[in-house]
Amino acid sequence: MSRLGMALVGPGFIAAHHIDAVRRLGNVDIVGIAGSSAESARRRSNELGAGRAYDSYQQLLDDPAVHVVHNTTPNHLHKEVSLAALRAGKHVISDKPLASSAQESRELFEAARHSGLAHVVTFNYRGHALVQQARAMIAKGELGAPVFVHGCYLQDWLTDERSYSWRLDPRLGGASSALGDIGSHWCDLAEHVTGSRIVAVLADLHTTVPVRHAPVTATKAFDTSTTAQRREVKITSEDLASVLLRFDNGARGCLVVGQVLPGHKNDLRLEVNGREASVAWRQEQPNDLWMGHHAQANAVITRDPAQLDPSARGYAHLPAGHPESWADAFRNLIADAYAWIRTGATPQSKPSALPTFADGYHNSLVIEAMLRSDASGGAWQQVDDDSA
Ligand code: 4PW
Repeated sequence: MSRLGMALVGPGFIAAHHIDAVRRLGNVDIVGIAGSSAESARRRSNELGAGRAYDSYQQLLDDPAVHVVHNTTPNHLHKEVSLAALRAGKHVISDKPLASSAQESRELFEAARHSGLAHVVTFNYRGHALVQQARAMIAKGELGAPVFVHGCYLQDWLTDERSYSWRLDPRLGGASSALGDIGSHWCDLAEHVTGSRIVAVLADLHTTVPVRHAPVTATKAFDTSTTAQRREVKITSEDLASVLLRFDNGARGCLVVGQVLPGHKNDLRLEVNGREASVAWRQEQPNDLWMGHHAQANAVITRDPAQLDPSARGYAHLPAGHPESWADAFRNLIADAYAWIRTGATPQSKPSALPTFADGYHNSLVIEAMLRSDASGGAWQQVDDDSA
């Protein structure tokens, strides 16, 4: 296949990681960027060294030099941009969550599944080598049957009532905030690592900070700089969630998600307990995988390729202990996405760790079941997944 051209729509904070990962592939042209305006596209293209600044995303889609569209717009634009890109015959790599609702995610999944195009959602934490190591160990039965899957995804960047993000506005972020924004990552990872699906949930959601004083002018993600002018915003979406889970393999689970928990920067933790052994992985110490055994000494598996399963070894690109393994995981996902494109984007040629719109649609169904459970006063809700 001749050289591929990529372009990106929605150059927010994650755009730099997309551009970096594609640049490192060495065989993809970074054609350009479209943003909320021609001016914002020009500014970000200059900042990122990302080629042409388009006047609109439609102008980007009309460019025959663009084969792959990276959709990093805010959630409410995911469906519009990804659907237009698929209809323009472009491969799509979309930030998560796939869309603002399960209905929108279903429309995207249906449009993508028979398109013959690659359709990827960036559940990028799958790209960590030790995550793939845990997945390989469970798949080989080294833990015995999984019985309990638990963990958390805790952050503190929304602790201050003056911090704000479009993620908190249901019109832009969707009905869910913490669950849709980062709970989605944990649910995808738990299912991916265990090779199972969440089939029922019982959720208790809470808004810890019900009133925020947001900057009058929109700021970049995580920007807590003070501005003279602020506006009072009533928050209706959750910033804290406690959820019980049931998996299709009979395992039980529990999850805590919060973005107002002081001291936790990007603290995703996942533990799987089997009938024989356990594994635990923590995003803030990504180069180690803890392994516990009921009849043997516990151990720590490090990101030393010699220690890793062959399926995980290929994800340990950077030297063990590399501090930027978050970026390394992202690069692995993007590398898998382009490998899929170059092998014809068929179901058979998809790298097994690569998340698609089918995973994104299922993930939306899981999150919406949690919202329904909380709204019902705390009844178990089934995840009605009709994506097969
Ligand atoms: O998915 C992203 C996470 O990796 C979220 O949108 C924000 O960045 C908050 O946590 C991280």
